[in-house]
Amino acid sequence: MDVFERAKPRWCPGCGDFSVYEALKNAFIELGLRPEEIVIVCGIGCATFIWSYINTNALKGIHGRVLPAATGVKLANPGLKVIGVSGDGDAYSIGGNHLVHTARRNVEITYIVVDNGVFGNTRGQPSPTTPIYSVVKNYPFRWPEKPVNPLLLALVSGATFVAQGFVGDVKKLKEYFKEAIIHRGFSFINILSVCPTFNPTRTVRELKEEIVYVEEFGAPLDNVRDAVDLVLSIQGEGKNPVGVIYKKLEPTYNELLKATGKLDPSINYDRISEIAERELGLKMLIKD
Ligand SMILES: Cc1ncc(C[n+]2csc(CCOP(=O)(O)OP(=O)(O)O)c2C)c(N)n1
Ligand code: SF4
Repeated sequence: MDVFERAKPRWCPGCGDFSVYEALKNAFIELGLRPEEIVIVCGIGCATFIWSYINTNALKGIHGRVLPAATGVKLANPGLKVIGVSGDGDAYSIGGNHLVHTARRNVEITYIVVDNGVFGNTRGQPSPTTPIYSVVKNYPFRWPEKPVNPLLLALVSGATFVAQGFVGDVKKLKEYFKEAIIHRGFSFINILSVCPTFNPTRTVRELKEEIVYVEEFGAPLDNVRDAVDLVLSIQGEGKNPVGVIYKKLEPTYNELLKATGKLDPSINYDRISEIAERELGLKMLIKD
């Protein structure tokens, strides 16, 4: 038993979430982190149950709202390592817009999305990453929706670290986690995963056949246009890029707030404080 074990994980046999658990726990250990230095922020869904199996601080949020909650934690306590965990439904459906805004703000959070192509926890409905024309369980025809492209979405939204992992390669997944956790900025990892219970046609073996490791192409890249081209060219061949695709150092949200947070002399802060206290009962502390 190691210091990060809280309880025995209880996902279905063969679930991809076990690999994510293993890789994340070992990444913490190899980085020499202590449980009290980490907060895992979760939404709702099978993947998000990881908070109850790994012994760190945890904030169990609501469906799709991992990133606003994680942003709050990072702003309030910049010393913590903040790790958000979502499924593809949580991240790209109800929570989709938060990915765009957290990426462009470059909030120093690691965001892990366990992408099994379905809503597992609610028994297998199609998600935003379900491939078009799939046979799905709760819709009588072939699925008519084009899927989102998480890697392109993160890249063009301004994420400063973009990677894709694969649950069939836990060692590499752990390395991507380690690199993401020490990255100074918003680090995003989409993980190609499986839900054998409700999406049994998507298997680890099938995913493995589609994988191309991006190190072979000189990644991580530090130019968004090159990274987008790399993703599109691999996907254009019907393959899936795996590895750290893009990495760049830019000011983080905490740093930007510090740099821009000087008081504006044209604003009457005393008057604002007075109104806030009178109308809302709020005590505002505004200091230069
Ligand atoms: C506001 C809200 N809407 C819908 C739900 C129902 N719900 C629970 S989990 C879930 C989706 C789970 O799928 P995903 O995020 O892909 O995670 P997985 O279970 O596959 O790991 C949904 C729609 C909810 N709990 N709250
Ligand atoms: S329903 Fe699917 S995603 Fe949920 S624990 Fe079972 S295999 Fe994993």
